[in-house]
Amino acid sequence: MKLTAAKLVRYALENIGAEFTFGIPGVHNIELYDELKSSETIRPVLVTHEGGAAFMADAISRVGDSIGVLAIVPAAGITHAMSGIGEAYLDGVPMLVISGGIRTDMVQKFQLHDVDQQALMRPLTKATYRIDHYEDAIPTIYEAYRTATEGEPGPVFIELPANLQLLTGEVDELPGFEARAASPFADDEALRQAAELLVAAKRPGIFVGWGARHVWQDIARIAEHLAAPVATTLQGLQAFPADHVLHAGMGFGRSAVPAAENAFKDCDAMLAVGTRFAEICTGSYGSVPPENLVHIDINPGALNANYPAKVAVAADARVAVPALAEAICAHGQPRDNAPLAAQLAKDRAAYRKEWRDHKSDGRVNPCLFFDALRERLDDDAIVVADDGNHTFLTAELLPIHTGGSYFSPTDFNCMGYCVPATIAAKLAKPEKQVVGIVGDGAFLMTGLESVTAVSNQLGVVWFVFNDGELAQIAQAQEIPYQRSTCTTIGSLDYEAFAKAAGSAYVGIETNDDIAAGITSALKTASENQPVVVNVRIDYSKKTRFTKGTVKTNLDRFDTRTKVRMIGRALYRKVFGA
Ligand SMILES: Cc1ncc(C[n+]2csc(CCOP(=O)(O)OP(=O)(O)O)c2C)c(N)n1
Ligand SMILES: [Mg+2]
Repeated sequence: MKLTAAKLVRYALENIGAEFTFGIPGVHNIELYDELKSSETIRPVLVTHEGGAAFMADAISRVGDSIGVLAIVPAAGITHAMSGIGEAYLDGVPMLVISGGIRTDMVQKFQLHDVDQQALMRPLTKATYRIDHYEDAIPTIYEAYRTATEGEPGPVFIELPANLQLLTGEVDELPGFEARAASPFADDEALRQAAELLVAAKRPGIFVGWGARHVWQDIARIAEHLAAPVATTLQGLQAFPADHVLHAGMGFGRSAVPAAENAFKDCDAMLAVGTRFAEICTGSYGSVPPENLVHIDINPGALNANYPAKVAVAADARVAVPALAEAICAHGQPRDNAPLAAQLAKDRAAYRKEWRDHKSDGRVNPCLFFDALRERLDDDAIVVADDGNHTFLTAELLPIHTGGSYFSPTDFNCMGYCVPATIAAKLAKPEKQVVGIVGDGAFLMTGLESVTAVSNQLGVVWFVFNDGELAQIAQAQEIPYQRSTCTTIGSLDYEAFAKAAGSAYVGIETNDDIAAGITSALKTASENQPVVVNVRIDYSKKTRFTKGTVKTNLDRFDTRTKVRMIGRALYRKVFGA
C-alpha cells in the first residue's frame, strides 16, 4: 500500500497510546498536523512558544498515563523547545520529540530551517533518529518509545523530513506495537546483604528520590519495621507521603528541615532508592550519607558515583524494593516507632511555629499561606513549583499527602517550567485540582502560556510569589557580596495581565487576605477558568535549604579564597558596596 509518512507516524503514535502532542505547526510538519487532527485518540495542543510545549510534554509524562510528545518545526522549534527537552533529560522523564526536517529530495541549498538538528539534539536526548524510508516510520517510533521509557527514562528525538510527510511511499504492512517485557531481575544476594546491613544498624535512615515513587508502601513497610526516618529529594517529594508519621522532610543534612536533620544526625546506615545524590538533594553535596550505604537505582551510572555504596543494586525500584521489604521484615519483630514518630512530630511543629511567629510586616507569611493552602487542597491535588526560593519554601512548608503529586524543574533547573507544566497536568488529569507555585521572575518567562489554558478552558491556579526579585539568586549574592546585581525585576500589573490574557485574578496582599483569596481562586478554577493569584509574599526569612547550602559552598573554599571573600564582604559592609 502507498501511504504518507505523516499517516504512518500518526498510526504509530496512536498505537503507543499517545494522547496529546504539543507544539506549533509550520510548513515542515503541516501534513503531520493534518493527520493528528483526524485522530480520534490524539489531541494536538497549540502552544504559544515551543519552550512551553516541551515543559507540557514533560508534565504529561510525569502525571499522565501516556508519554509526552512534541510536534514541532525544525531548527527554530527545536531551539525554542530545548529548555524543556533538557529538563526532561536531566530529570529522567520520557518524551518523544518529533520535528519536521528539511526536504531530502531537493538539490537546492539554503532551505528554510536548515541546521544539523541531530547534532543539536544529541547531548539532550537518549537517542536521535531520522526517518529516511517509509517502511522505517512505524518501527522508528516504536523503537524511540522503548528507548524513552526503558531503563532511566528520557527524551528521544525523531526527525521526519517534509517530503516523506507530503508524498506517499510503499509499505508492506502496518506492524502493531508490542512492549518489551520488563526485566524481573534484581540481585537476590545483594538484596540479602542489604537487608542484613540495614537490620544490623542502630539508627538506619531512608532517602528516596523520584525513582522510588511507585513503591512508597514498600518503603513504609521497611521504615516501620526498622523505625527509620524517611527523607526525600526535591524531585522525590511525592515519593513518600508527608502524612506518614515517619516522614522527615526534604534532605537529610544541614540543608534539610530540622526534623530531617535531627533524625539523620547519628544515622549509621542508609537505604537510598531512586536518587543520584545530585547537587540539589544533597544541598550542594553538603549532606553526606553514612559509609553503610545501600543504594538502589535503575541507572548503574548513579551507583558509586558521588558516594560509595556498601551494597549497590542496579534495578528498577519496583522490582528491588518489594523484595527488599520482604527480606527485611523477615528479620525479627518490628521496632518501636513511637519515640521517633514523636520526635519528628515535635520538630515539625517547632519549625512551623518558628515560621508562623516570623513577622511579615504587612506582607504574606509563607507558612500561613501554605497552612491555608493545604487545608483547602484535596489530598490528591497536583502541585507544580518553578525554580527559585518559592520552590524550597514549598518543599519545606507544603506537605504532599498520600496520593498527591509534586514536581518542579530540578536538575536542569530551568525557570519558566511551572505555568506550562500545570496546563499539561490539568489536561492529563482534569478531575484533579492543579496548582502552580511560581516566582514572579519565572512567571515573566512563560506567563503568556496562560493563554493556552484559557483557550482550552483549564481551571488551574497560579500562585505568583511576588517579591519583586529573583530571590534565590539575590539571597546567594547578599551574604558573600553585600550587594546584589541584576536581580530586581521590572514590575507587572498582574490584574491587567490576567485580564488581557483571559484569566481570572485574585490579589493576596496581606495575611488577612490568604483564606478568602485561596478559597475564591480554587472555586473559580473548579469552574474551568484559570486564575492568576498575586501573592505579595514575604521573603525576609530564609529557608533551611538556602542557609545550609550557602554555608556548604562557603566552607568548600580554600583559606585564601575564604579570606578574599570575607575581606571583600567586610570592606563593602563598612565602606558601602
Ligand atoms: C532559565 C534560567 N535562568 C536563570 C536561572 C537562575 N535562577 C535560579 S533561581 C532564580 C531566581 C528565580 O526568581 P523568581 O522566579 O522570582 O523566584 P524566587 O526565587 O524569587 O522565588 C534564578 C535567576 C535558572 N535556574 N533558569
Ligand atoms: Mg521572585
